[in-house]
Amino acid sequence: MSHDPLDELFETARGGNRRALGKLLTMVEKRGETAAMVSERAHSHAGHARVVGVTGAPGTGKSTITGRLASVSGASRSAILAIDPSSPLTGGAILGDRIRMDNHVSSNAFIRSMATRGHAGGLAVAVPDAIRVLDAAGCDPIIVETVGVGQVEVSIAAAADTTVVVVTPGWGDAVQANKAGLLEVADVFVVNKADRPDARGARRDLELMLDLGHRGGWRAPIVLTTATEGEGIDGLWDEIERHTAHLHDSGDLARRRCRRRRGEVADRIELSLRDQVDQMIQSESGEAVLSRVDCQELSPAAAAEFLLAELKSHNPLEG
Ligand SMILES: Nc1nc2c(ncn2[C@@H]2O[C@H](COP(=O)(O)OP(=O)(O)OP(=O)(O)O)[C@@H](O)[C@H]2O)c(=O)[nH]1
Ligand SMILES: [Mg+2]
Repeated sequence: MSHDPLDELFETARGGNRRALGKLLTMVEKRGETAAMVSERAHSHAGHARVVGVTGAPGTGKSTITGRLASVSGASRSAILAIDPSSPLTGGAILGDRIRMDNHVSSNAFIRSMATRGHAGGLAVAVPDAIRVLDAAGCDPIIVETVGVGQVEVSIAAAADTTVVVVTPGWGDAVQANKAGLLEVADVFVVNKADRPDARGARRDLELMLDLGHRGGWRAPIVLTTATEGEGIDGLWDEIERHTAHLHDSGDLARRRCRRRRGEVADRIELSLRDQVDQMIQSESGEAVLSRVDCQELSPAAAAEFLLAELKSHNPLEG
């Protein structure tokens, strides 16, 4: 038994202690040095869990599906990460989500909500960190629900091994999903609310769009579900498993995870630079330069160039 408090916290979390796991996730969410330490520690234990992303337009039934999936997967240690890119931490949407989810989730699933604090770029780093912590704690599968609206949200959703895109009957949804870039990231499609008219029509619309875009390789299957009744969820899980098998057999899993890790490195650098830029702009010397832009003594371009040179002189990178 180690005496490092962080190691002990991880061990307790791995033993199934939710409070310890919750603590680790809070630490990692706060960013800064502690977060980096937790992330580093998690890194050495992670890489085993299956990560399933569930995304789609607001209200399509993502939470209901996610909750059902967590219980149908048959896993004793499933985790749900609900990402809310739009609302602040105390937002009602999250609370509502949690309640709706609780209705369908097996008591075993660990549920955690995460919201954007500051700019959305923070999530690009916080989400992989949270997944890493859940993975290191032995959770599997990890299901990540994100509202797929903007590019950032879509990329978060795509940070999974298997991405499930949810639409509802009606042309609008499929077209919107296409516009939001969701068609490209989908490994499995769900037409939820199949109890409503024209679910089959929605499937046909999707098939047509897939025909146009298909370039060989895995073709995303389309599953009809009525999540509120639990109908079609078994079939959905089967397709997720089939995709997992495909990822293993084709070598795509390793490639995907590689791409993800590289992307995360870039995201981390970007976030850190963003912080530095904010700091510089708010500093005395930054303000001095900006006030010269205010009175049009300096052009924005010249000011940016000057401040960038300043930033670089503090962070010399050998070329
Ligand atoms: N008729 C019908 N309603 C459903 C079905 N699945 C979900 N709903 C309802 O649709 C509403 C939204 O469901 P959620 O699971 O919260 O949808 P969501 O996509 O997570 O919503 P956001 O997270 O707010 O974007 C709820 O009132 C659900 O009860 C379904 O299969 N049929
Ligand atoms: Mg939801």
